[in-house]
Amino acid sequence: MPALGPEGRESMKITMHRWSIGAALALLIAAGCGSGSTSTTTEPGAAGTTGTTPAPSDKKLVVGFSQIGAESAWRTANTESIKSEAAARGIDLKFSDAQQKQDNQIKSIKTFIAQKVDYIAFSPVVETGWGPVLQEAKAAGIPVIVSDRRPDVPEDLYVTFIGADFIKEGEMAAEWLAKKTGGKAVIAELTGTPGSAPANDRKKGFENILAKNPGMKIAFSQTGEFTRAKGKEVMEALLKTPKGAEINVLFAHNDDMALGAIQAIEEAGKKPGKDILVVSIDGVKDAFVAMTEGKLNCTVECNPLLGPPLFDAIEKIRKGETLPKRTIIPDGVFDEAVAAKELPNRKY
Ligand code: GZL
Repeated sequence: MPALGPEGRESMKITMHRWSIGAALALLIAAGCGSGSTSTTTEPGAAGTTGTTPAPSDKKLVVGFSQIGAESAWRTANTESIKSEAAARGIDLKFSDAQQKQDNQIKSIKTFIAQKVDYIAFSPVVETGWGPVLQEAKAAGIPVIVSDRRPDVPEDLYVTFIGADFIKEGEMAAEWLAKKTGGKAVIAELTGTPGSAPANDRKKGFENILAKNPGMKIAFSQTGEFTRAKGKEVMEALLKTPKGAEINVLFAHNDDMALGAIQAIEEAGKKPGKDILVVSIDGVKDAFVAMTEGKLNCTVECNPLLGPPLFDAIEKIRKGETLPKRTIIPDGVFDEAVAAKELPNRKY
């Protein structure tokens, strides 16, 4: 018998609930205490419904969300968006913070399955290793929505992906840099979490443009794990080496690593934004502040406010609508020329 989907489980729960009421009423009638017939409709709101069971739409929706962690301002804004939107919609959100560990995410998803949540959503910390647990969710009839980062699994293991085009983000960063430098740059790259979709694809996009600009070279590349602290630490160490003296551009896969590196550049007695141009991705408020101070030159936006589109997608699934496999949230490019004007508009 195929596993029940959430609607199946909802009507099963309602049917079971109705059965218990029916049995109770039958006992009461037999005892000459009850009256009239009980509704056997399975469609709430249909004629004859006694109203004895909540219509599916009255049942609180239960969604399990496995979040990566709290590594950056982007992630904090992303978590806030998911939690506040769930609260605004009266959704029972079971939220877990994996502290950057894939094992913790897999454990959380298994727990959601055991709890028979109606939907599972998650942002996979890395691309690989998700097949078995997503197969378990499928076998349990629980739809999965992927938010932010994509896993490397067959597309039938999730209903839809909602997030950015990271390759495009890397290309936009490099295109801005090519214009700014006339196609000549000796670049240090701070990469995101090894194995993660944003780190893999932002690098891929950036290098797509470098392939067309032979005067732009990545002379150094190391992970800063998407955190300010690690970004500062890696840049500090680089600037103490001979190669550090050759660098005139920093490309960071996110603003937090760029902001940490900016501190290291200043502490090394150099001017970030001038001696070393700084280009990054996310578009968080602090990046705009750094641009108004002339310390950061360009940030490519990556919208973290994914709560509304996530729960809109779940609503569409509940209504039986078909969703596209990918919903790409558009990004913008913001540089020092527009930072002061744009800063008051920033929502995260
Ligand atoms: C991008 C997101 C990345 C951000 C980082 O969608 O997965 O993870 O760029 C965050 O700031 O840590």
